Order: sequence, then C-alpha cells, then structure tokens
Amino acid sequence: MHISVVIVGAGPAGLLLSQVLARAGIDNMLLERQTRAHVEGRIRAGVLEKITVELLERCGAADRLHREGLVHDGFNLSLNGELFRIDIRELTGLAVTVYGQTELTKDLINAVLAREGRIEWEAREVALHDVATRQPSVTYLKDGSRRRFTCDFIVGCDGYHGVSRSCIPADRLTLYERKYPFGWLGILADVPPCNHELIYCNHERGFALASMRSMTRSRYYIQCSLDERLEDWPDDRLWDELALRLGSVAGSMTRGPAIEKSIAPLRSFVAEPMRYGNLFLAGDAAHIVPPTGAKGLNLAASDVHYLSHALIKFYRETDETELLSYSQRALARVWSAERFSWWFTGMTHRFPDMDPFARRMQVAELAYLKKSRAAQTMIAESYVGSVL
Ligand code: FAS
Ligand code: PHB
Repeated sequence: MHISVVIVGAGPAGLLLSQVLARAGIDNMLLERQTRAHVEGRIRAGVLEKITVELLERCGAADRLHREGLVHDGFNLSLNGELFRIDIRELTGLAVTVYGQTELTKDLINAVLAREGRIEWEAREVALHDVATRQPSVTYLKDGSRRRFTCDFIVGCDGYHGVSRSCIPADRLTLYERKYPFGWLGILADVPPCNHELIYCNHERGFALASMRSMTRSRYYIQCSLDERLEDWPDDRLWDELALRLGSVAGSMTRGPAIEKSIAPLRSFVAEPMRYGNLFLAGDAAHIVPPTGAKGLNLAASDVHYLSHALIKFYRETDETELLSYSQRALARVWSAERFSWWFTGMTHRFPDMDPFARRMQVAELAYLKKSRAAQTMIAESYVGSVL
C-alpha cells in the first residue's frame, strides 16, 4: 500500500498536519500508539496564539473554539501577592484564546473522522524504514498483524518520547537540553476561576499559575520539587498552598474537588535538524519548552504551518525549496520561543541554588516590568507570538 504522507502521532501536531494536508488534497494517514480515549483524555495546554487559531480555522475545526474559547486581552504578574497587568491587546493589537488542548484535540479528531480520514489507533511497534531514500516506508502492528505502507514522506509528530527522532543517526543530530530542578503540580477543578485573566505568581514559596478552561472550570499549578508525590498532596493541602502563593486574589479563589491532578517535569529541549532525508519532525518530537510561556502547543502549530506550506508547494508545483528550508525556518521560531520560555521561567520560579543576590535580581526585573512600557511590550509580543 502506498500513501503520500505518513504521520506518526495523533496529538495536536499530527492532527493539525493531517487535516491541513487533506484539505489541500494530499492523502495522508495517522499512526497513533494509544487509544482515542487516551489521547482525548490528556490534560495539557490552555492558551492559543493567533497562528494556532488560524490553523484550526484552515482545518475547519474552529467552530467550537469560537463559541467556547475565551479571548484574553491581557494577563497578570504577581510578586509576593502584589498584582500588575500586561495589556497585550493595547501593546500588540493582539489577544490570546484560552481553550484547552483536550478540547482542541477532540475537535481535530472529529474533523479528521468527518472526512473519513485515516487514524490507526493502537498502532504498536511503529518502525520507520529507508527514511534517507525516496522510498521510505512504515511498518506497525495492529490486531496481531504487521502492516506496511510505502510513502513519499514521513512526519514524526510523536512527541518527546516518540520513535521518529531516534531514526535520525546520532552523528546527524545535535541535541540541546536544560532540565529544571523543579516540576509543576497541576489541578483541574470545576470551580470558577479566581480572576478573569491568567495570573503568573513569583512568590517566596515558589511559582504558582492561576489559569482556566472556562468560567466554570479552573486550572491551577504550583511549582514543586521533583521528588514530590501526588499522594502527598491531598486537595486541601494544594488549595492552602495556592492561597499562600496567590496572595491578594486568593480571597476570590473557589475550592473544589480535583477532577485531575498531575506532576510534570520542566525541560528545555531542541533537536537539530528537524529533517533527515524524507523524515520530518514537528512539535514535541523536535522541541520542548517549559510551559511557563504557553508556547509548547503553539510551537507545534507553527511547525505545521511551515511544513504544510512546504508539502503543498511540493505536491502542487514539484517545488522542493520550502521543504529544503523547513528545518531552518522552523528552528528560528523554536529558538525564539525557547529563549522566551527559559527567561519567563527564570524570572518567576524559585531555584534551589538561588542566592540572595539572584532573588533580588528577580524582584528588580519584575519591578522594571511593572513600570516600563518597553519591557511590557517585549513580554507581550513574545506571549502573543507576534514577535518571538
Ligand atoms: P504530543 O506529545 O501531544 O503528541 C504525540 C502523540 O504521539 C501522542 O498522542 C502519543 O501517544 C503519540 N506517540 C508517541 N510515540 C508513538 C509511537 N511510537 N507510535 C505512534 N504514536 C506515538 N504546553 C503548553 O503550551 N502549556 C501547557 O500547560 C503544557 N502542559 C503540558 C503538560 C504535560 C504533562 C506535557 C507532556 C506537555 C505539556 N505542554 C504544554 C506541551 C504540550 O501541550 C505539547 O506542546 C503538545 O502536546 C505538543 O503536541 P505534539 O507535538 O502533537 O506532541
Ligand atoms: C494552562 O492553562 O494549562 C496553562 C496556561 C498558561 C501557561 C501554562 C499552562 O503558561
């Protein structure tokens, strides 16, 4: 069996790419290791840049987003409980949309299935073959039988722990990594958010983030040490800690039972290049950012924006120029987002080895942000993704 493009991974990157290619008339299929229910059950990102919204519109999968998504014109920073606002709309003319990755994934899966697009769920032992040739192929195990597809291109959208990146010879790949000495403990609860916009808190006790999925469903995070265990964080202890770190707005925080709680490690990671032969990487398969800057999902969307344009140009005009420049163009945006996410994390989190001088630098940087329009423009441009 031959298919033009095989996409490994049915997360946001794979689903977006599959849908954009199909609407351009390019046949493709998705190979997903997990079940549909597992993929749709993941709780992850929550803030979409304009580029991601526009891509969903190109996919014909933005109706519910426009109905239910919350358009935010700003976000807040807090230093030891004292709040100040970054007016992203006034500073950049743009806004962000708060809409859970969970919902985005469900909308994309429904859009792919509505056009009878092919998603192979529970595709086990996916293996890529001859990726450096013009006849690459993919094999996988499904319902006890091994299946094989030849294709023109393979796109690895299989995340940080996927199989695709490992198919690039080690001597052709350069890896960059920074592991942070803390993680995020997240809670999802069906309670109204404490504020109508997001609040990023720098507190003596550690970072906290007040976010949301809707005006009736809240998403909160606190920075935690890497050896924390969920069983040591009953809901009450987590709500108490959030109240301490949120400071003045804690009074309007509504407590309630967690419908999800999880601990995620933080890392910065980039694999270069994002292409080897006729294998391309997109999304978390190629790069990871600490979630502080809300860039992970949006970077996946920008990779898909570049790669879909390149593949459409190839199939419509037999023009490979954008395929040849994909890795370089995508990585330029990736590194800008890596810088912003690393900087934003460094300014808001408590590092174990932080000495009094480093703490004063954080306080001074936030104080400068509070009074400088130029500094606020910088953070606003990066946050909305207009200038990364
Ligand atoms: P994903 O990891 O989403 O998708 C990869 C898919 O490939 C998965 O469905 C996986 O099952 C499949 N797969 C893996 N190996 C395979 C194989 N061998 N064969 C077939 N399929 C395979 N970003 C933010 O902006 N804000 C956040 O708050 C945030 N929180 C996060 C919390 C966690 C715990 C994690 C892990 C990530 C978080 N992110 C956040 C980043 C996240 O949103 C990613 O950027 C986004 O999911 C990237 O999408 P994909 O590149 O599609 O990768
Ligand atoms: C979230 O709502 O999950 C979220 C929002 C903004 C971030 C990170 C996570 O920077």
